[in-house]
Amino acid sequence: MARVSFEFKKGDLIWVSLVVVLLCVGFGVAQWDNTKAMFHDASDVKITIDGEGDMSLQNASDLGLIGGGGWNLIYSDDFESIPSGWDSNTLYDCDGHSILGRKTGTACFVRTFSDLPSHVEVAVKVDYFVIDSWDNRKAYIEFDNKQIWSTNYGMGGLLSCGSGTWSDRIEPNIWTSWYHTGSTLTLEICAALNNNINDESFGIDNIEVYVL
Ligand SMILES: [Ca+2]
Ligand SMILES: [Ca+2]
Repeated sequence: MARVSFEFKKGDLIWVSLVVVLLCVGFGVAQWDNTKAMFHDASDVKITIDGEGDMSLQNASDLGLIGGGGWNLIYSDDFESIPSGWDSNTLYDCDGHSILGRKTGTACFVRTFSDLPSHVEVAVKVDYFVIDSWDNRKAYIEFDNKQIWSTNYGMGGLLSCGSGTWSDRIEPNIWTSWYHTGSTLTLEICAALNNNINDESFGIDNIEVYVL
């Protein structure tokens, strides 16, 4: 078997030591840079945006200038005054709340939105008023005639409107969303009731519509 042997002179050892030291230093610097990169966050990174100048990535994101900005509010109404664009513009005072309503039977509040900005999803947030003797009746929301949310409600609550026989309430901040890409959306907020308006009815308030 061939033997391999190395002979170092004193000068060679110095050079070898130097090379080893330089390799160690280089490795350390690389690791340190790597660590710094790992701990960069959006507030460290500066970017330039046309018309906005330099700002941190975090600020740009917060301002919705990059990353799509999350949900984009395209419509809201608190129904404190006569609204436009709905199938019915009748307002109703439910215990001090000015709401769109009221309706009974199998009925919807309908509004069509057009020229929506480019999006992949639509969300609706709304206060839903359950008025009088709901007995496990269905409330539901549709996008373009497709039901995207529903639940069943019973009667009762802390408000007093409609008939004095039954108390009433708000189901607040109902939030639902569904995939949608078209430039036009028909939104329907509905109930499936089956008695007269002084027995079961519903209304809506504080609606917000968002696209993503
Ligand atoms: Ca209102
Ligand atoms: Ca009532």
